[in-house]
Amino acid sequence: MYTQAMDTMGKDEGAAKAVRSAEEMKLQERFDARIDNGDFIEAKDWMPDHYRKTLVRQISQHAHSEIVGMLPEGNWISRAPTLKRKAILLAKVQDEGGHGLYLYSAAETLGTSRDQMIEALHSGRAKYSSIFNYPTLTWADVGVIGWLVDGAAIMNQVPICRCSFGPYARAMIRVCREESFHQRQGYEALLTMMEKGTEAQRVMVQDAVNRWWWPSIMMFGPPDDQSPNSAQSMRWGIKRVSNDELRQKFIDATVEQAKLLGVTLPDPELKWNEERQHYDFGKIDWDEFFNVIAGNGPCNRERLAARVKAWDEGAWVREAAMAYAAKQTEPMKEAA
Ligand code: BYC
Repeated sequence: MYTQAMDTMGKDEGAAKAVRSAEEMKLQERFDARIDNGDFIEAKDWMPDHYRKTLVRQISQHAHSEIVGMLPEGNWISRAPTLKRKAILLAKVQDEGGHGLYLYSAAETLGTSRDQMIEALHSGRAKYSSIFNYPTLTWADVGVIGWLVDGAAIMNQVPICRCSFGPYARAMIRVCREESFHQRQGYEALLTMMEKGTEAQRVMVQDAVNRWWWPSIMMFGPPDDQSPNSAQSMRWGIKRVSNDELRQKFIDATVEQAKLLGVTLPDPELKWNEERQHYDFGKIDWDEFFNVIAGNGPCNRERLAARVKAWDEGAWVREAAMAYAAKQTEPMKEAA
């Protein structure tokens, strides 16, 4: 039944909405101006919902990639050829665990809990980098991951140090410094095998390069004209350089490094283009990429199962840490 009171309530609500949307428009204008000005947006600042969601998606996927990325290399810690190589690999894998933690913390500042992010990974709703769904078959794969995978990661991540969201940008500065060490150790391990190794070791390096080249250049994501998130993320300064531009920069730098190393990149169409001042390259198999990110790569199931197992088996550690933290804060509560 319609009443006059309802009419008044409707009017009040309408007025409140109008005030709210005028307020929101002002906030939106201020946010846009800060983005245009190149200012950092901080966690407590007003931001559009879509900006927040995009950041949580990208930062949490980045964190998941670091944590899942520990698995293919961790597989070789117990089989590293020397004590020195083992110590280097241990440090690298631990760094990646650390990167995951900074990134989860940066994403948490946006109001999503770590448990929610982990649940999204374990249920298959959140993605992690396609590259970690390929197997590490030989010791040379560890070197090639350092050279190509960490090399691609640096190319992608250096521009993120200038990302518009402050906590993500700041986390990336340290991540990039550590990634540089990761790239160098991989290249140096390969150089040692190529220059001082046996013929069998050189064959092993070439085989690893052949298997990792195409997945590495897919890491930058789909071509710009098939990348649904790019245009908006570029406008917001979350992404500073497009997927295709980063891929091209990576290829241009890597071809020269491959020459020094003495390996061949498995693309007969790789050729310097004088006019473009870039290397041309062959057709990327995007069906393979989309198949891998849909969960059907060679190791997707194995990787997720390993993460879920580690999470379940670590439950007692989390419980003990929480109980300890609660005990530490008890005297503070009593004093208050
Ligand atoms: N793998 O619109 P697009 C590392 C998804 S870890 C899987 O271009 P966006 C390292 C994309 O998420 C390297 N999925 O997306 C660690 C989107 O799907 P949703 C990780 C991918 O976000 C240990 C859809 O495809 N680095 O370096 O604008 C050891 C459409 O794509 C991939 C980062 O995470 C992929 N490769 O751009 C060693 C860096 N590419 O989410 C090394 C931060 C695309 O809509 N992330 N997709 O369902 C980024 O810069 C961007 O998120 C991307 C993708 C360039 C990856």
